[in-house]
Amino acid sequence: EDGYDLWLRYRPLGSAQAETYRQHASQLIVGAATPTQTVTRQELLRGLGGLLGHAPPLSDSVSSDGAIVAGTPASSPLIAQLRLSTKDLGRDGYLIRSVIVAGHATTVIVGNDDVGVMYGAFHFLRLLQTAQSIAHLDLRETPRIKLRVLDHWDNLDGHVERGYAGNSIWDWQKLPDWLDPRYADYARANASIGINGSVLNNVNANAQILTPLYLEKVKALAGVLRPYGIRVFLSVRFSSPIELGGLKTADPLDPQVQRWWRAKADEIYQYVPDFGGFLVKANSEGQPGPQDYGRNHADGANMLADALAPHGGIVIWRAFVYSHEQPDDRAKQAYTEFKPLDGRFRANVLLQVKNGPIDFQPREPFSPLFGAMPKTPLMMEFQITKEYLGFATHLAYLGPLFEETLRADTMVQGKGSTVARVIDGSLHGYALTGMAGVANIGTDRNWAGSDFNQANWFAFGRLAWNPSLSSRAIAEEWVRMTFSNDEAFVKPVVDMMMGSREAVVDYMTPLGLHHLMGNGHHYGPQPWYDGGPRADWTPVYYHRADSHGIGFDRDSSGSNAVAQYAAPLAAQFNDAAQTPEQDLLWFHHLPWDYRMRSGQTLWYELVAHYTRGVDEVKQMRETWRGLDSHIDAERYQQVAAFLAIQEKEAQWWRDASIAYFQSVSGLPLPPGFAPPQHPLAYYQSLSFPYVPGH
Ligand code: BDP
Repeated sequence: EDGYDLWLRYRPLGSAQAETYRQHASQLIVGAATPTQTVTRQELLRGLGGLLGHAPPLSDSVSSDGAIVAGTPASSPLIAQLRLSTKDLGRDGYLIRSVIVAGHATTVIVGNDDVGVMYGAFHFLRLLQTAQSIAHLDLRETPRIKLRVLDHWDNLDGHVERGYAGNSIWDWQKLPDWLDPRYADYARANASIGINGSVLNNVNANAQILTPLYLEKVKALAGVLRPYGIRVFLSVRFSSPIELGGLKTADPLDPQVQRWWRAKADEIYQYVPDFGGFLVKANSEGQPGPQDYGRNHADGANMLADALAPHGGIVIWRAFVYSHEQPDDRAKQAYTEFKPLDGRFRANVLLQVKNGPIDFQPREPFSPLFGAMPKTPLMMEFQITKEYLGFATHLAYLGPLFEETLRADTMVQGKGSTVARVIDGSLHGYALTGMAGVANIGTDRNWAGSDFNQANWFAFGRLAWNPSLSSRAIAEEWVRMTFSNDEAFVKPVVDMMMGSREAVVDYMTPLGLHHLMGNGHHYGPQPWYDGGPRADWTPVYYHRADSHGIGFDRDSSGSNAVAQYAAPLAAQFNDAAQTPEQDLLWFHHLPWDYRMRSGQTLWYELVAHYTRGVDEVKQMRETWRGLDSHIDAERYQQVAAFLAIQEKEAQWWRDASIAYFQSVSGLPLPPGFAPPQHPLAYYQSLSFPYVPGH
């Protein structure tokens, strides 16, 4: 049990359970005329074979109760005869129904397209994996979001930026000749949760990816992913016409540049006819972009969009930008740059916005761009890899973080204008919709750096399919599929997962603090750091602690970032007394003796939260300690060891942070709290030259 099988383990069910299911799995009727049908058939055989001890026999017709028929009306006469209404299912939707065929109780899995049937097959298997009844099924599913993609921050040299699970799974050197079986397993895992796009390379892109040498490799990967309904996208470097084409400029309004991109797009589609499109990071953190030529983001995105449009490709343009020119508050910059461009993008452009205004922190309020661009489809960007939440070892289930953002109410069209409704297009009528997750996948046997990190990949996919799902329900599915259906295991583990992200917030960045991590590599606490080239890369810029108080003043007396939100929210966030305490120091600079809702001072609550964070991790360890008899020793022990690392690092975070903030506030530790284990100078002396993923 090395975690390689993810949530698709298909280990034998208990005999009573298997016996019940076998009555509904007596024979399997599923075509193999197309690659997608073939992988669907293989998955059903593999899944049912594993779960039930042996796979039902394949058949061409229904001849016994308990048949399973999977297909489309076009591919299966049996299904066509049923005349089920599949009209509204689109390409990806499906029905799973218990019906009578030829006088026999039959389960049908039906889609308009092979891909929908495949998704339905995975759903059907999930019912068995999570111990649900399959006797009377009447399920209908369609994804709420069209584009559900993983963004790989993988470099061509095999290094993964902010990756904590080994190297890149793409073995560029051996492609296209050697197709690692892992590629198909990657595709299966994604297909099982509805992910249908994969951006293969880092947003800090290397122009080389567009050379014939690499396009040949991209084509090979696209060939493996295609049967699973996954389209390939590439991150492109805006200055590629200079680097690859020998042009003097990459100005998007220059006809030569436009020609170069059109020709490049034509070339790409020769290799990959269903190529998805480009992901672009431009004029951000030193990347080239249209502003280098006095043009704006819409000019840049539209030029690429025009090149891809004849082939049906799209441009995913990132809104993660910040420049030296606006040093007053980095949190405001994406909105300031993009809001004026609303309505100026081509129809095949999606704007990809990070969930919060800064950068994937343990907690941020939602980005004010959500709701602010009714004429431009906005796509969500979450980070699945835990750059700011303890890397691979800390157990932090991100479902609640994703859910918190998706359920946040932008109020732009009154109550109920949630971020989820912006993203799924229902609020503003977007034709294109999308959600991206920065992948946490690497060459580690367990793919994601730890068993529990797999849950974050899973949760991302499930929420991209349906952003209204509850993160608790998703955690429960995942635990059942990955570990055990044993109730005595499921309940405590789901509870532990549900509290785990808040524990990280507590021991790293409570009460709205943010970006206090080690400089550059983001490992461990460094709230004292104030060097380097940019103020907004330093923790002191964000916490602004001094002898009087702490917090970033973003209200109307400060940077006025609150004004970027819809009026009712702006008014709420502008008033410290009405601001949710979890975001308090995000929006306000407050005196150390500010009275919190508990009646205690801000200083007291800060110390209390840091302390609680460590206690929560101790509790997680305690929970896990009692569960060893429920699962295999291999995974049990690694989780236990990682929790021990997490406790040590949580303590480090708490102690270093309290020691530092105390040195600034000059206040005594509130009574009842243990002093930091070491003096501040000790924490400041630690250095980590070889942090992974940097
Ligand atoms: C930051 C990462 C950096 C990425 C950047 C981005 O630290 O490595 O390149 O985001 O999203 O979180 O472009």
